[in-house]
Amino acid sequence: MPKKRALITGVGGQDGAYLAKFLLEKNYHVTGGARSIKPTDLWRLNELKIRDKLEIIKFELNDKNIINNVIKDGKYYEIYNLAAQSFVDKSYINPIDTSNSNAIAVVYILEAIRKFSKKTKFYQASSSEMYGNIKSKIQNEKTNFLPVSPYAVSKLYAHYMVSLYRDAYNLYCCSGILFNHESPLRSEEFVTKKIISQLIKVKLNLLPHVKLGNIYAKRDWGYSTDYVEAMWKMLQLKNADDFVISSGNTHTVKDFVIKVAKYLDLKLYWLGKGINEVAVNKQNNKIIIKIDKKYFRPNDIKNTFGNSEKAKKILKWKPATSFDKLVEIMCEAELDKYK
Ligand code: F7E
Repeated sequence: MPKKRALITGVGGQDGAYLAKFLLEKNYHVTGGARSIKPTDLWRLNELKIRDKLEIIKFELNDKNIINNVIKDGKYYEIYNLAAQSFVDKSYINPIDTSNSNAIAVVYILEAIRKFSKKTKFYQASSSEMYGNIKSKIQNEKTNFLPVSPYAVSKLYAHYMVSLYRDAYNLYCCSGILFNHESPLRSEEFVTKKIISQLIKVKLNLLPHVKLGNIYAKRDWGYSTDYVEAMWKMLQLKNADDFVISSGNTHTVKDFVIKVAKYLDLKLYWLGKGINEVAVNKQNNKIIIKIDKKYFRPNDIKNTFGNSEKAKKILKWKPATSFDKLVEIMCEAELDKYK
């Protein structure tokens, strides 16, 4: 039997790389779409030792012709759209690019599927950011959305379009509402990887301190490899549907700092409040965490906390990796770089 073909857009990113590995292990023929096909931009695929096992093609979200050309043969059994402008903070600086990449481009893909490849199953990476600062403490598929960033608005537009194409055009398309998910392949622009990488540098005397923004933001953090499995499971159902994928736990950024410091055997005490809050290293009384206004966002979500009961019931999916284990995996991987 010929191998099933899957296209992953954004294959150079954290989730793209893990999903590619997962699908290769399931014996798919995997095509990875990437904006830049330079080896340095595909370092995650090398890291996972799968670079040679994939077909890599140029994929540009803002180019309708490229999208049509890629999809027009109708050869993909599954398409996973993981390409995006995925930085919430950058979306305030560049709302137009964010909207083009995260909202309009998704309609280009959906249109190409509708015209040329009706049987393709489509997965869209939706985000917990879409809930914004909604009042309900735990968020599931029935919770209303109240986006507070250009990123979240753009993702919500795509989310609704996916649902519209499912209902109005009878296509198999679904969205995974994924809460924050991290891994050693995360880039340092995101807070988890930044804290780990920079606290290790502080411990090794390569950096005086770490500067952070809102350390009281709470996030529901899970492990990326668990979450890519859920993406695949969503496309194996008889009928397409949307699912929340989350760890079901929430922690502040400060909790994350404390966990990492403990793992690195850095003993901390905290002083001050607000912008003047600092963490001091008990061993030498040096300030190692500072707050810097630069890292605050015009709007920030106070708390994300997902309920993935529906995924548990229908997809038979649940997160396999605890918060403590996630911190351990990420710290170990970062420490390995210094061995
Ligand atoms: O911020 C706070 C920041 O940038 C987490 C993306 O994958 O998940 C991710 O979006 C929290 C925020 O991720 C710093 O204000 C404090 O409250 O790691 P982050 P994110 O914005 O939650 C969602 C689900 C996505 O869909 C996105 O694509 O941490 N924070 N101090 C900081 N954040 C950063 N980056 N840097 C700081 O220094």
